[in-house]
Amino acid sequence: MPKSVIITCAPTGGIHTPSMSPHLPITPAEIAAASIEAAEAGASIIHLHARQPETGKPDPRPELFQQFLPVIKQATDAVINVSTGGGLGMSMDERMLAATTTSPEMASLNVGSLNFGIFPMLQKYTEFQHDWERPFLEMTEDFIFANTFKTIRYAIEKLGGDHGTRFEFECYDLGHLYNVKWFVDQGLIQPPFFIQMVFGILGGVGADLDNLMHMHTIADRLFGPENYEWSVLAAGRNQIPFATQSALLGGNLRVGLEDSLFIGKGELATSNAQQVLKIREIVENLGLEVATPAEARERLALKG
Ligand code: KMH
Ligand code: ZN
Repeated sequence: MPKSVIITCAPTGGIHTPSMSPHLPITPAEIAAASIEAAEAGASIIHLHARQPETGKPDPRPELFQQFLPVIKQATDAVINVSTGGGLGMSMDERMLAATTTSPEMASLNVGSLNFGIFPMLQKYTEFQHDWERPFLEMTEDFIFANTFKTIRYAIEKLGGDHGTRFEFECYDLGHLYNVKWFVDQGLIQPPFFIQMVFGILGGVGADLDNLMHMHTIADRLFGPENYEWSVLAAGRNQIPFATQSALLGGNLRVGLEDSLFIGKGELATSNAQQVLKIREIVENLGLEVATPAEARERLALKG
């Protein structure tokens, strides 16, 4: 009997900007509503960032998270996953603040540094509503998304140790799997690991199926198949094909407007739930089941 598929939804992120889609949730009320709808559509984990309500700029302030986390918790049983990736240019302390303040069941943890090139979007989008959007995209031509061993260890000790939070380990390249293994070997993290493989970010591993297969093979070898759950997200137009491929191979998947603004070629997704429903239908048509939040909690050993 194949395992059910854990769907994560990432409703807003810290990369896309408001001018790119009118459907990107910005305010706490919009982020709460989008998350609740996504959970009702079948997402068992909600991966969350916050934005400044007036401008849509990624914003690490815990008081913003505190406006939507309780609303989502009250309305759904979904696992709350607070991002420590934050937004480009935030310090690690800023990125950690929402998670250390709210002590969630799960937090993302980016396990390697990389060039994080979102400046190519400038070729596609020329008109911006807010002053911050163009410089934000431009700066990524000369930007390193820094996740050093020291800051990763700090997050593991602080969030994992003090708060009992478990991690969505974001791996943007093959070497990042070995970084996770380093922390396993140090005895700082214990199975089951939740490995989120990220494809199609300029600076990270490309969205080629050979890469997915190889990362899966290496993860099996490093962690042992019984010790980890893997999930796949791919940016932009590769989102649904890669999510489908992961489900076919026995993995889990992530969708949401953080990773792609689209529902089809040239067609903006009107909501996060629309993407969840689309992949859910594919998963079910493949004869697989979608995991409940309770199943996700059990398989990922979350504190509940
Ligand atoms: N936006 C994704 C490519 C994080 O929040 O920790 C990566 C991400 C980072 O989700
Ligand atoms: Zn994120």
